[in-house]
Amino acid sequence: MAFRITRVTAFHVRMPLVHPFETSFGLEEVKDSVLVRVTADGVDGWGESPVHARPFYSADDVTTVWHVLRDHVAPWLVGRELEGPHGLPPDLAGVRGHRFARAGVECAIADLAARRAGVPLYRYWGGTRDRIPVGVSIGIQPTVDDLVERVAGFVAQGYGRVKIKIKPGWEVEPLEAIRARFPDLMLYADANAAYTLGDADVLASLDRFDLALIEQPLAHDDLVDHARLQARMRTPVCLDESLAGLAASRAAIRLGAAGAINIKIPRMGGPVDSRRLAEIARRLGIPVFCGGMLETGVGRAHNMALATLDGFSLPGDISAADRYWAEDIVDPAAVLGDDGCLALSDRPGIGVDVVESRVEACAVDRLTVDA
Ligand code: OSB
Ligand code: MG
Repeated sequence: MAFRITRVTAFHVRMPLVHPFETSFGLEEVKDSVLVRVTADGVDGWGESPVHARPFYSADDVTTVWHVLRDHVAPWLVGRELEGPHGLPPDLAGVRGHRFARAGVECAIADLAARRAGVPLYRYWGGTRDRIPVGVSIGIQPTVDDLVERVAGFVAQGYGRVKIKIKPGWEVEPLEAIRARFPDLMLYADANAAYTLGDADVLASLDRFDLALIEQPLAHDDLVDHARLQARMRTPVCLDESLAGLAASRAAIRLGAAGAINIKIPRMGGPVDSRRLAEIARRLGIPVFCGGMLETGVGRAHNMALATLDGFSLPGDISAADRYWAEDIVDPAAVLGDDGCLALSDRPGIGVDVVESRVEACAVDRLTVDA
């Protein structure tokens, strides 16, 4: 069932986080994001490019996403007949790189295709589970005591897996304190590229904390040194930033740089290549989890759908809405079940309603391109 896109709309939104989020690349108190809506025959599909305001996680930022959408992707898309996300050319609108922008559009097209087919998005992708185990990602805290209290709070809420952010000098003590109180908790540590191979001794010493993985310890674009580090430590070295698209991901796997994989839809350029990577990793027995970028309920629904696929063997960075927002922009907001899982909706598409009045309330810019 091909459909013709008649309108592309984007909203640059800015939402206050309920708790500031500090990583090795900076502190965030508000989150910017770009929501994308595609329309065909009166049916809408929603996607999200959960990009940051500044290019500190990757080269993408709100300005580059907006530019690529407005000047290239939206004009290319309107008036076009599509079968669905699989029918999109790999160089969408001829654009290279700019994966965050393309991912938001591909997500919106996938939601639209699933809605038109009358199936939940996770079924559209071939997902088999309707509940997914999830964890929480905790930023750097002012003190080790603050961190342990914060971990305790999330464990009490029912999260069965915690990821903490680390940076040089903020790793051994925090992990020691968490392990003293929670000897069996499933733990990840994420450095967001803050170390170099010269720190291999301290990184290898983290093996004693029985982490399920250590995420992106080295440079954002490195593969070779991660492979060297992996050869020196038992804990799986998980890549995030370095896996910018499918080609880089395949190279990382071939080099032995990916002991585990964080799959993020925006970093991969969309759900189609995210799904391909999950399948490659599944065949090779590489553990995978679905990462997050502090998404609104739109991006979260897409992450949840993807994480139902078989390749996703580890709990994702997909927390309940109240971990991020006082009020999410979708209904119903994601809530954590007693089993530490989020439940998928049986409704067609992403399974949540985007509340446009709330989108408008936090929109700082809008764009519409009509056929
Ligand atoms: O490195 O995984 C990361 C958030 C923003 C940018 C990068 C990262 C993160 C997270 C948060 O860890 C995951 C989430 O809860 O959305
Ligand atoms: Mg990360």
